[in-house]
Amino acid sequence: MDITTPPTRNHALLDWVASMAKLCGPDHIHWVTGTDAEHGELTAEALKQGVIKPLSKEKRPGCYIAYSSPNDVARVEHLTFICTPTKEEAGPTNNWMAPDEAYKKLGALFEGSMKGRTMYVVPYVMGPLGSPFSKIGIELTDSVYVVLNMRIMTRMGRPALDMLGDHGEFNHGLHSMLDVNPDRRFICHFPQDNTIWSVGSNYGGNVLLGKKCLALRIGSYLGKTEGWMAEHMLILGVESPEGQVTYVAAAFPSACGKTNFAMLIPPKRFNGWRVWTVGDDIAWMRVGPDGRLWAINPEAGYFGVAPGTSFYSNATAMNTIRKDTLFTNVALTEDGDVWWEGMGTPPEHLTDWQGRPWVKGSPEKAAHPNSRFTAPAANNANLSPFVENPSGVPISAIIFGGRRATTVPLVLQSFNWAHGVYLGATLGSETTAAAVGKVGVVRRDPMAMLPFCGYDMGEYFAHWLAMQKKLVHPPKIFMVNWFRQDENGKFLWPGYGENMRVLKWVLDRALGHVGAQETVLGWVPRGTDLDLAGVDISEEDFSKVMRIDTKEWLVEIDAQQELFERLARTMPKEMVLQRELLRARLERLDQD
Ligand code: SAT
Ligand code: MN
Repeated sequence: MDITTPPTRNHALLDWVASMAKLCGPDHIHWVTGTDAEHGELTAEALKQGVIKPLSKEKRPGCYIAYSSPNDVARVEHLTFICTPTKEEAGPTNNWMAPDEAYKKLGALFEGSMKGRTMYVVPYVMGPLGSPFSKIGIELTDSVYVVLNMRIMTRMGRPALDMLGDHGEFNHGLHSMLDVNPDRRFICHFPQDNTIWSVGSNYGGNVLLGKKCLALRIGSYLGKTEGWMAEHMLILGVESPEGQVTYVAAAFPSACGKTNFAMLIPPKRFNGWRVWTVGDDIAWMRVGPDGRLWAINPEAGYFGVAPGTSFYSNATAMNTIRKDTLFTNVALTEDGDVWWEGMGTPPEHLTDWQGRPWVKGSPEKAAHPNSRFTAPAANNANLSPFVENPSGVPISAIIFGGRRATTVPLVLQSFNWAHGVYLGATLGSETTAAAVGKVGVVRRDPMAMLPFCGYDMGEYFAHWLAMQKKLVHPPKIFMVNWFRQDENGKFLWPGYGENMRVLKWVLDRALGHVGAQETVLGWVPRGTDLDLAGVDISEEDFSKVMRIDTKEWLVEIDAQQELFERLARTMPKEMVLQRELLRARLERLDQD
């Protein structure tokens, strides 16, 4: 075995790497340092292996394209396991495997899996270097594609080992692609051991272990035990023309526009306003000494959905991915650029995401619906100057949003924290291409965390409720739905930059600048509170997008039954009462 010199004296780390190397049997061990010179070597290696291809140096400097196996294009929730000592700890919404069984089963798959390959030792930090919020992970992987992505998505290499020191604690991540076979694919989390084992995949959410695996599944477990919160939320700051910046965190399920919202460009009407991106996917939040909720983005890059990203929907992202970006499963143009559905008019000829020729007008999609860009946050022209702030940014409002064609109005504010937790807990959303499975069916996705909560979901709601006690100034909680449609399936709300109108009302409410109207569901804007000047929406359509239909809501409440039954063992009583109160209010209205 040939080994680059381990740049650490952390014995726990050295011993663990040695024992995993014994298990996996790689030909080489490469301790990743994160330097530019090393990046050049890794890129050359990935090019040599045919894992990536260069894009046009003029059009996309420093950019590469990668294709995954067609059987490996999204997260696999049915192959994702929480391996707690008891099944109850994982809860009814997670797949569970006993830790011993999981170590045995995956251990057999890892045995000799890296023969003829290199094991990369990838030290990384989630969160700003040196921040008390931050966590250190080490990912052992035989995929150079993973290393190239981790370099963009995390603070990778030497600085992570420096922060770890000789005695620091770290997350133990082990990944092997094996032969990328769905029959030998498992993503297992061992919260008690701070360990993640992932085999048989090379797709983002399954293998970039710092992201969903550490930052959310293990993170949520650590949050519960250590008294903080790991959430599937973007973080943004809105700067008023007077220079006041207010921070908002928002949870939406995967592929529902978190990246677009985090990079929103205010419309002309909002001259002088500016939105700063702190994060587009994950928030780690703690109560600060001032009793406010403070948040950091643990990531250092964006793993964004490509289709639908355009200069209209997200100009900030389009500019962010101009250079030093890794594209996965997008289409390739003849002049070495990228293309995907929703970017604009396609060229006459493309190479599709499976390497096949594609001609304009073809019914097949040229890019995979879950194709992605991996881009450094540093490329974002609207990156918040406070992303590296070790204590994060103070959150004034939390927004929950799903993708709903009917029922859920454009915006409302919860009556209080517990009611807001209920709104988040019962969030429903139509499924998307971000996970393998049927697309477009409504499922309950509490706080957009259904696939990412590392322990029992009822306990998770209890943790949310308990956080209120520690918060002197809790953020106000809101619910939004950008995706409501009319009877003909047309979107009622223009979305994208126009979401600034809704965001402005959220801020006004959070800062106590404006009144509101009470409804059965929560507080909504009064007649002229929401600034609609210059928005392309008729009065009729606006009333449709804000409509609260009693009958639809009685059906919605019934649709929550399954979640309440499934979680009955641990569902906090307060959640049950919130639902009953809402039902009573709706029934009273229905009788009137
Ligand atoms: O595929 S990822 O989990 O990395 C992104 C997402 O689904 O939110
Ligand atoms: Mn996500």
